Amino acid sequence: MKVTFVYVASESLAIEYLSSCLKAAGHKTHLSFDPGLFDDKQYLCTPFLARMFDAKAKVVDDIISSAPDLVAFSVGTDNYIWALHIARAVKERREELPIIFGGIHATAVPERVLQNDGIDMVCVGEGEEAIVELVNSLEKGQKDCRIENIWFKCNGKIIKNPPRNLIADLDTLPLPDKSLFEKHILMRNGKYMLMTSRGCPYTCTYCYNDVLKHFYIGKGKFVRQRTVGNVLNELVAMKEQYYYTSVAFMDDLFLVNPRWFKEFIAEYKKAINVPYSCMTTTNVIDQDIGVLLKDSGCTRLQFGIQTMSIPSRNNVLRRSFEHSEDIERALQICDRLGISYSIDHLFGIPGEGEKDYKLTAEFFSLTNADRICCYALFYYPKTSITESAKQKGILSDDDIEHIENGQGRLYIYGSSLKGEELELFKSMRKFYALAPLMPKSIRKFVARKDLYAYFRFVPRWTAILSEIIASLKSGHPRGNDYIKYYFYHIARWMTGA
Ligand code: B12
Ligand code: SF4
Repeated sequence: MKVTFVYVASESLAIEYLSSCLKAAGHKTHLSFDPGLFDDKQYLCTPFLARMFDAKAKVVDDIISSAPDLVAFSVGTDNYIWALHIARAVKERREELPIIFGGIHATAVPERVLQNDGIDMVCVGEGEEAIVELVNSLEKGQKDCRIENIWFKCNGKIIKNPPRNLIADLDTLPLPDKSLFEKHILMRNGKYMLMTSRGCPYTCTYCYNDVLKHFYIGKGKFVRQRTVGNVLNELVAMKEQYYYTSVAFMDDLFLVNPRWFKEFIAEYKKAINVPYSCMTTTNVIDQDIGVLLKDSGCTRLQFGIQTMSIPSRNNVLRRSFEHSEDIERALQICDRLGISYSIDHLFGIPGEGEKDYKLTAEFFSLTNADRICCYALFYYPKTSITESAKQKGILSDDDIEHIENGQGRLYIYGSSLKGEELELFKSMRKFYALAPLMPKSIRKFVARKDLYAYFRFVPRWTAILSEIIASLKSGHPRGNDYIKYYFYHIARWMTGA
């Protein structure tokens, strides 16, 4: 059997794992990829350019010409509308072709996803075992509608199968099938992306882990870690194949288990020894860990600090595991040891006002972060923050409907912000984008004197350019990779490749 996966704008570890499991079971896979130029939900979102480079029709042609037995989409809330558009276009041409949606958005609102005409099945939760069982059953010519984790649409009714246990031993998974993305992502001599764990011990109210944890109650240990040997096998094998020059650990919390980290990093240094980046919280960073990070080649940490307001952090975001002292200590250690870091900042947290924005800006603008990513809080489906905003009347039923249908406003440009608050957000976002290139004294002056509003006169392109320059200046491969990706795909577009 042949499964065609469909994806947009970036590499997907989910698809890579599903593909390798299907191949191990004797099936074939293909990827129909949309570069998503200027609509990638990252820096360069520009509607008129996005229309010019729109590749959806080409993707539909590619899906059809790949002659699949099943078409499989991996959907988050941000690419859900795009996926629906393509799924419908495929159904118009090949009505009998089965279509399955899986991923974070499908897991959060499976019933709503299945209400769409073009979609036959939804995978709720982890997909490796479920998709193999499904394709095996399709091969036998008799769709088995009792597969755990999969919801089916059968004669107008929805069959909701229960969740299966979480994959307890991640080492049992085959290595991710990177070959699918090779010609789209430029992996050779570039960045290598992987995960060494699944899950996170915390339950921040805006995060998807909060949704997943409830879904998986009684279904096994939520935080799971691959063994050191298993991760190293992957890195060694893929180094021979891709000659990667940096590694990006995409774990929710790479330092979730300091003992594992210490053991791993000693081996990593011996066997791999290329610069790497990872995401973590500040509470786990002390001097010893800092030195280990530096010595083993960590060039960049990503901290999701979000706000410096203590009530927001503790009561609204449920991040009481991280204290202001942890944040200050971790950043000082990074500065002392010369490890670059970026900070994520959520703007528009319910209950916050100008006083909180100022408090956060004064702190963030005085750090040496190479990037301060200022996002408007986006209410993702079924997260605790969304549910409580609904109860408090911050979000109406219509808003919830929009969010669950993937029609909420983009996280960068607005989410639920309106009026003056939206204007302030846009100005502050520009300020944060320019901050890493401004002398500290000027940043401090702007933050202390509340001068952000003036940044509304800065053209948006200047801020985007500044983010890219800051990223290149910090030497972090992310900026380089991003620019290479655009040149490569624009060149392919121009030559019709
Ligand atoms: C790596 C990552 C990225 C990478 C790569 C994105 C990617 N597509 O993989 C980058 C840096 C590009 C990125 C960017 C963004 N990301 Co991101 N990212 C992640 C992260 C940390 C890991 C994703 C991952 O690889 N997981 C490992 C795989 C194996 O697990 P999985 O995706 O859950 O897939 C399993 C099942 O869901 C299922 N499944 C998935 N797809 C399918 C399909 C089928 C057919 C089937 C049967 C099953 C199935 O099977 C898989 C294997 O078990 C997640 C957090 C997380 N832990 O998931 C956030 C996460 C996905 N990101 C998120 C967000 C918001 C973003 C951004 C919008 C902004 C930001 N904060 O950076 C951007 C824009 C992305 C875009 N273009 O749309 C949110 C999405 C929330 C939502 N409801 O959609 C998440 C969940 C984090 C969070 N805050 O909660 N991200
Ligand atoms: S620490 Fe990060 S990954 Fe873990 S629940 Fe909070 S936001 Fe999500």
